[in-house]
Amino acid sequence: MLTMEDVIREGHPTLRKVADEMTLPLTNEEKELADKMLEFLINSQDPELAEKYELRPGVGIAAPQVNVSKRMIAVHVPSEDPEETDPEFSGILINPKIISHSVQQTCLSEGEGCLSVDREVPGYVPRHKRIRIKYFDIEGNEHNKRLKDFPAIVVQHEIDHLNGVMFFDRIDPENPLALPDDVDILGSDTQ
Ligand code: NB4
Ligand code: NI
Repeated sequence: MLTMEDVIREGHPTLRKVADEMTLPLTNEEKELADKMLEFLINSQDPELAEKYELRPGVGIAAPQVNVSKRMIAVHVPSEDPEETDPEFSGILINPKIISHSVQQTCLSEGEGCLSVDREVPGYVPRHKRIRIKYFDIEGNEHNKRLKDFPAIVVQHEIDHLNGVMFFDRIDPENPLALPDDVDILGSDTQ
């Protein structure tokens, strides 16, 4: 099981590397890591388990955050509707790539946090509002998917980790609450 002890923090060189493309089929070791990453997210969103194992809640995690410099991310975004048990978007994405995106941008009203950053960094993080991504799943099947708003923001935050980019790199250092044209603000209470 992965815990916060497995998560490397700001300053660790792996977080600034461009992660390696993965070759398919995955090895058993890679598949086990994929399972553990998704399990970490699900556990972290369960209040009892999160407290028991001292997990910070997460909706996404990238392999470089557990010091594995490979292009693999896990995402677990629950539905906004509390009646709905199926997540809005959940899975392991191997070699994810943004193939197109909207001109319009969006950002979370409360800014972003990161499991690898033990401090609050205020400021808007502009993201594409809509993206089309290509990726492979654990079985090696290729997927082509459109995402918008919150799930799109999560996937962009995770793909940034594969490229050695941290969320605060995207905050305007002069004016953290400055918003460029064509950016809308997504209430954090929408999740
Ligand atoms: C990745 C996210 C930061 C901004 C916005 C938010 C949380 C993370 C980091 C975009 C992607 C992890 C990976 C949350 C969270 C809303 C949904 C459902 C019920 C609790 C959960 C809390 F946990 N960020 N954490 N940060 N990262 N929303 N939610 N809620 O996930 O560093 O690279 O369970
Ligand atoms: Ni992060």
